Amino acid sequence: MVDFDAAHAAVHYPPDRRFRVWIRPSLVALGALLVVIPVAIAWIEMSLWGLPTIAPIASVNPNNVASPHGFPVWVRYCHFFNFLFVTLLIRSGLSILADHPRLYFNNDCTPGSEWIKFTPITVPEGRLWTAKDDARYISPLLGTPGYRHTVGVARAWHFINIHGFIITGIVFATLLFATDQWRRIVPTSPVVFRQAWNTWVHYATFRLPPEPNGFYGYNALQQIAYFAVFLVFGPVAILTGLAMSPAVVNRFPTYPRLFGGRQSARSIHFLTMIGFVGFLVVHVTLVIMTGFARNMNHIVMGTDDTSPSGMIWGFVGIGVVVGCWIAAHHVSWTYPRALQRAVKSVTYPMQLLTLNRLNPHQRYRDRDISPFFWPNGKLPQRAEWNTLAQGAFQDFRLRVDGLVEHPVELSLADLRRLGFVEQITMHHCIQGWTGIAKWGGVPMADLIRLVRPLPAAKVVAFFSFGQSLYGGAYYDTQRLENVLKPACILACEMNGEPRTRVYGAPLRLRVENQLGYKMVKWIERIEFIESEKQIGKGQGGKNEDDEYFDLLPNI
Ligand SMILES: Nc1nc2c(c(=O)[nH]1)N[C@H]1C(S)=C(S)[C@@H](COP(=O)(O)O)O[C@H]1N2
Ligand SMILES: [Mo]
Repeated sequence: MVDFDAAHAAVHYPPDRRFRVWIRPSLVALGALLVVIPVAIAWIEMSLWGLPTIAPIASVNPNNVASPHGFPVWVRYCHFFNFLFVTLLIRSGLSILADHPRLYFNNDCTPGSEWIKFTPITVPEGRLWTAKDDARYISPLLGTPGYRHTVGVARAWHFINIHGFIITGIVFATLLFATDQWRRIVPTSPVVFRQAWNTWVHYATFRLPPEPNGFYGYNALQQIAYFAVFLVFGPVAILTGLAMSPAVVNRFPTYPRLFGGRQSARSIHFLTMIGFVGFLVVHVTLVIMTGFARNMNHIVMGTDDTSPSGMIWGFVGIGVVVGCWIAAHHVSWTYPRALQRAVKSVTYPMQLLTLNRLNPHQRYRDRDISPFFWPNGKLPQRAEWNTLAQGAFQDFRLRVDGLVEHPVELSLADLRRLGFVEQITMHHCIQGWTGIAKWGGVPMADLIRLVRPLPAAKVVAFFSFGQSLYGGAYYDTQRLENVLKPACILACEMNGEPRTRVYGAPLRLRVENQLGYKMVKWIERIEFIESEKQIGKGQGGKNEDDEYFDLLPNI
């Protein structure tokens, strides 16, 4: 990735870097109301009855050394690591978002049905506009690694940091509830909510409420904010993240419905990020306004005085975090392969043990079929494919060979005689969009029975007539056990229509426990091999080779 050819340069230096945020006007109005109403009520209350008094309550503001107080060393370390992991999660998440800069509350991702989009582009009609065309540039100052279409590398950072975030969360929660520190952030009395409102009236009318010393207790609104960030935003972010996994969604289709559907889960995942950022801005502002030196000593040094050491070490800590952002950027562009391998060494065995064992088990109905289905990939340009397409693929012969006892060449009619099933499944693209379609074709298991793989065959490679983004024929591989799963088919029909060119005619793979890029379209031939390391650059597929995608994307 260091020497940019023309195709890479178009990705790294796209000429069109315009940025625009559009939110559905009704939601802007709703959002404005949600802010204006509580502010207005606060002003009315203040002008009619004056500022509410905020009496110190024992449970909220103990100011007494017998109650839990102070910042034990584990709180301070968790605070630091949480800051590190959350910022890297946000930065890599923004990079992922830029790859499909639209959010929806439906499952079909029809252009025009977004509630928010981060692109000035209206999807053109009358020409092929792929999801990859739709990816936007994002500055590396904002995203990790930033730039357009770096979703593979961004996901590596997202998954590295999600481990850190979850481990920090578990350590924090365990120690919080093992000690009496939990009393500091869990509201235990209804008085807290009353006090929180009174505190809000102060802030909303531009006054600072009487500020308890945070070493001993928080103001009620602050307590609720900490509680929400820790016990609401964090868990919801993790659960909605899981609701985007193709393996989970296609095994447990009801799970994403808890969040209103697969795309609402993605939208809520984004909103938790907005929640974190909003919290961060207000939190930092108030930390500065309410006695910066003392507050920094609390959380950095664990002491309650006004010496400058907390500020100094605090800035060192922030410097370390910024240094990590820069290091992540550097690794992304200089050692992307090493990064991909490092992530794979952990995630690949873990996926094999966990998510990859889930067999697809969808229950979508005809009426769930998406009216729109984003296309991806370049239509094949080879004369051979064009000729075949003109003849409605009558002359097409699928070659299946490699480590098999019985290599074959099959026409579409032969394949149809082998077997034919129909399934309605949700397609998940790595970029974030989904679509539900009915696919009809021959189960790979039937084909495998026919060709009889040799014991050495562990991997199945699918080669396409089409080129990939950076040149060379598109291909991808699957482990033998995955193509033997029930919903793995070579599809020749989509939504009851044969051979739609854009969606992969004559044949395209469907393997429903993984992401879209594993499902090769315009399949020319299939080869059984020992290992994916034997072909291409050895990473298991064109996107794995050129864009550092995962070999086994169950999530
Ligand atoms: N030959 C080929 N197959 C491909 C691709 C491609 O670029 N070339 N893109 C993949 C990706 S990233 C996705 S999301 C799906 C998209 O399938 P669709 O166009 O039917 O939506 O095709 C996959 N198969
Ligand atoms: Mo994709």
